[in-house]
Amino acid sequence: MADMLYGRIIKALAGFYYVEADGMVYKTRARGRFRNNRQKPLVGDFCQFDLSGHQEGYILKMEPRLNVLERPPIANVDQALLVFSITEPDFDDILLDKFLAIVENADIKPVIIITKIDIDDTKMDDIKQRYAPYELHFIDSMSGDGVEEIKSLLKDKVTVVMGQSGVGKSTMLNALDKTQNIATGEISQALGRGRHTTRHVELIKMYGGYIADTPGFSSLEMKLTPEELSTSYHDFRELTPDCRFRGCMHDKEPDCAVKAAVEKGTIAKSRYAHYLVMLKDARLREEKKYG
Ligand SMILES: Nc1nc2c(ncn2[C@@H]2O[C@H](COP(=O)(O)OP(=O)(O)O)[C@@H](O)[C@H]2O)c(=O)[nH]1
Ligand SMILES: [Mg+2]
Ligand SMILES: [Zn+2]
Repeated sequence: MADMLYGRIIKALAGFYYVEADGMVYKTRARGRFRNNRQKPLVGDFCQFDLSGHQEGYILKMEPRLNVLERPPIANVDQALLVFSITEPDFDDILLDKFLAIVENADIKPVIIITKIDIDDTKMDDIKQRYAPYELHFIDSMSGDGVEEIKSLLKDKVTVVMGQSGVGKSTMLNALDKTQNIATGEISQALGRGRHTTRHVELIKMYGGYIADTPGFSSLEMKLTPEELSTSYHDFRELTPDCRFRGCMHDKEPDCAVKAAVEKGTIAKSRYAHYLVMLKDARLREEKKYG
């Protein structure tokens, strides 16, 4: 077929998909059959599209995905910056542990970013200790402290920014790249919508990679099964071969390597406690589903 192009969807807005191919961005629509197939194209997807005879392109074929995140809806993600403020709003370790489970289960690398350390730096050591198995950055987006190290993480990667509303996601993106002008809490309250808003999903080019800001959300629907949950955290997963029972849920089982690590202090008690709560919820969901 003539005029077939191959590219990546970088923005979805008002029924259109903006596809980047060979350095150009094309406005396209999806054929109805993708929707009927439950194969709704997502930002991050690779696709083939046809440009012949139309003002807009038509997406004809979707490539298989490496992974998908539901919130924000985006495919083929390499890493997630999990942004949490130390205060205003208070550091929410329950939500962080939930994000970590969801992201690691999807084979996406989590990077924890703690913001607003200029307001309160008393909790930093505790956070460092509890999240030692993870890549962790502390930043102050006002002065730009710690922002430089994040730039080098973006090269050749598709990165999503996740976190509650008000933690400083958009402010961090503006601090990373001064040309962005993304609306932040203060601006959007005072002046209405800014140049960019975070109502739609869009991959923004930055430091040799793509990054997607997301609207804040304070809750996330947890859909992991008990089995998925028990193997989602990479440090739990690495210990699993040392558990006495194959398929150990790290709960009531004897000789569990994860529980031993909690006793030793190499896995934080808080993380394990949150894991048990999520496990209980996951089991309840399963009971409801299968009776
Ligand atoms: N003191 C301080 N304030 C920050 C920092 N990061 C963001 N803020 C403020 O926190 C508020 C919410 O930031 P915003 O980027 O809109 O949060 P978002 O909802 O996660 O995108 C704004 O008033 C920012 O100025 C920081 O590192 N230090
Ligand atoms: Mg924002
Ligand atoms: Zn175990």
